[in-house]
Amino acid sequence: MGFSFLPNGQAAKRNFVDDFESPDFYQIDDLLTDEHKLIRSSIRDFVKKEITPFIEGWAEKNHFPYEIVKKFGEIGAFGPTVSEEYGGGGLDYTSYGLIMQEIERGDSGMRSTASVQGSLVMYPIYAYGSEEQKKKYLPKLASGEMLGCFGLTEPNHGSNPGGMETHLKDMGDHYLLNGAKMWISNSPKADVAVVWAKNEEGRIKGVIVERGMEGFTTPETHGKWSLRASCTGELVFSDVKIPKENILPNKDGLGAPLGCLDKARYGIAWGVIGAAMDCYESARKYASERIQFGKPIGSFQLVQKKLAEMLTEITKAQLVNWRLGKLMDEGKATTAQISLAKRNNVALALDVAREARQIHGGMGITGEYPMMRHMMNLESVVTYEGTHDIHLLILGHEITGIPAFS
Ligand code: TGC
Ligand code: FAD
Repeated sequence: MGFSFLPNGQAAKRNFVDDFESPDFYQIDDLLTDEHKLIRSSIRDFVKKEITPFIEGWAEKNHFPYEIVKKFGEIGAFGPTVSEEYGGGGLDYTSYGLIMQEIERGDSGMRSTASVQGSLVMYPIYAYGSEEQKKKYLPKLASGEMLGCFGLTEPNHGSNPGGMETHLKDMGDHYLLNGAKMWISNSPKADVAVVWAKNEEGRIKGVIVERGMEGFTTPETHGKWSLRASCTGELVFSDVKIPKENILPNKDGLGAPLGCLDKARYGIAWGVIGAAMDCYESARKYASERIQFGKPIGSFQLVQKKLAEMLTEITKAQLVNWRLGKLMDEGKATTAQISLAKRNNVALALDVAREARQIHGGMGITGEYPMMRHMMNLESVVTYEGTHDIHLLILGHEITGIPAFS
């Protein structure tokens, strides 16, 4: 395997030159502003310098590079749409999408770190929090001084978060929090967790839980073959004393966490196209260089079919994302529109990764090329933030008016 290992468990690919440029078959760049292009190129440069030379080694060693958190803060990857007053970027949703696309071109696990922090930790504090909570947490989360996580999923409640068992008991001057969350991105390293729990009336509330609170632990989940450069774990609450000022005051009910998921699913719709572009570009280059039967394999019709279909799907998804970004900016994007984009784009990214892997033949299974890592990562992405089938049911509900979840 072509890696050299650096101190602190990092590994760099030997002779690795990352000259990635994104495909733009429909001149979608013409729809972007100069600011969008500047943001995209600065994040792309960051990914080329700080992620792609090391990512195969991190993934191979199941290593979460914690130092990336501060660096993401410095480049504005956390909370790009949060107002500048609280340390966010004050940017539009197309900018946010482009940032997610470039980071996930590097790795879905790196994008997970950024999108959880921005959409699932900063957004609920920004949208549902008190002024004191916003001032206390948002600037530190934006700068990467603090890392956050989002606890919705439980061992017995994944697709059906409304059934959650984690609960709050009112003790007069504070609450007691009991229960457990699992599959939580960033949890083992997070300083703060936005956790969803039922109060005694069965109403879901957002709770800010800080590392160090007595009775709060974050065991790491081991043995993942996916998102290996991202850390995942549990959140366990055993009589955790929660000050009343740590409850998000301005929204409750299942709609509160689901509202955060809309933002994160939007980011995923863009992000996975970055992973698909990386696989497509690798396959396009390999097809022009690899000679079989005396010719580049790119001269064979079956290989051309694969490349043409990949580019077609990526181009369609770019148009969906661009339009969805405008709807998000106008406050008009619906949950079902976001589900369509998340579901469609993750599935096509998985298809592109598999087809690109085929074009690389045996070489495609090694870490010399990015397809296997992207493919394994995308198996998580197709499951988290609502599975492929749950998004289909959200669309079915929208079309017929009849929910088919239960
Ligand atoms: P349902 O009855 O449909 O809705 C309950 C209440 O919520 C409202 N609502 C929404 N509000 C805001 N935004 C949305 N997207 C909303 N969707 C629904 C709804 O109007 C209702 O409000 P009210 O006032 O009438 O009570 O709820 P349901 O229990 O039937 O469930 C529907 C379903 C299955 C679609 C939903 O629960 C769902 O989306 N399940 C999937 C779970 C999921 O996505 N989990 C993600 C966990 S976080 C994660 O995976 C992070 S990975 C991050 C990374 O590493 O990048
Ligand atoms: P289940 O809900 O048990 O589903 C299993 C299967 O049954 C799926 O195929 C599903 O589509 C199907 N199914 C379920 N209900 C229905 C139905 N009504 N009709 C048809 N089919 C159905 N959660 C967080 O809260 N925070 C995080 O940061 C987070 N990060 C994650 C990171 C990783 C790496 C992973 C893998 C997951 C993460 N999750 C997180 C959890 C994720 O959101 C859940 O895994 C996901 O919502 C599915 O829940 P489940 O795994 O319990 O599957």
